[in-house]
Amino acid sequence: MTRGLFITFEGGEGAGKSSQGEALAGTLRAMGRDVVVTREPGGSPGAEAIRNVLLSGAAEELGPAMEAILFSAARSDHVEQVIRPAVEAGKIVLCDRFLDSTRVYQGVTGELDADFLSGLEAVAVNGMIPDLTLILDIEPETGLARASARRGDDRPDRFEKENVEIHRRRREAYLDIARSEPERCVVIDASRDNAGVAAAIAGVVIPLLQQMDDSNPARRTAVA
Ligand code: T5A
Repeated sequence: MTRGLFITFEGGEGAGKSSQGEALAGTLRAMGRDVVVTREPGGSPGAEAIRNVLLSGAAEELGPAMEAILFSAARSDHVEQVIRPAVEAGKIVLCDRFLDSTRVYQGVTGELDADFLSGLEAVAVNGMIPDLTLILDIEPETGLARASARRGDDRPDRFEKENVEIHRRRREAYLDIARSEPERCVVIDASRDNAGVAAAIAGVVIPLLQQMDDSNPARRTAVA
């Protein structure tokens, strides 16, 4: 069985990660690809239970280190139950947030020790590094306004409620990751309308798929 592809969407609140994941899934399915759309925290039954604890704010008083442990426990379950089996079965996995969210939210703005975090990351990810990470870049004010309009109420979750300066630091942290791992990360200007962002993403992903097909005759036949 030819290995599939693991693509993650990253960026601040309301950047459009879930919308663009669904849009890309539609495009790829129309091309005959087998696609799995998933998200973090969550994506497997065990990880979804941990998501509820984290996003309700119930773990906030335990501090960023304990939150990082919970995000990582959820990630480990998600990787082993959903992501790895799908990629090994030749599917394209599109995941809304993954390891960079922990690096940015718990690492940079949670100010956690880098060795502690990289140890946790190694256990949680267990070698399942994304083939491609799309970093949806947007002004935090715009993203937060989108997230709040979608929610339709004044009850931001555990992370949305933090002040805009923290969200600005997260934006910079994502851009730093993109600069330090250019072979994995592509920054997408997410301030455009949905169609513009989707076209930019397709412009990155479709050539990558073609490249993979061209280098693997078995895959070319399977998709054709
Ligand atoms: N977290 C997560 C950590 O701290 N550490 C971790 O390790 C992980 C994995 C997750 C929270 O957990 C934190 C980060 C987060 O704070 P969540 O509810 O899953 O919480 O939050 P997000 O992942 O940020 O999801 P959002 O739904 O807020 O943002 P998206 O997915 O980026 O945005 P989306 O697509 O839902 O769009 C939001 C709204 O904007 C509109 C959409 O229609 C929607 O209404 N929209 C646009 N409007 C105009 N133009 C566009 N181009 C638009 N794109 C989308």
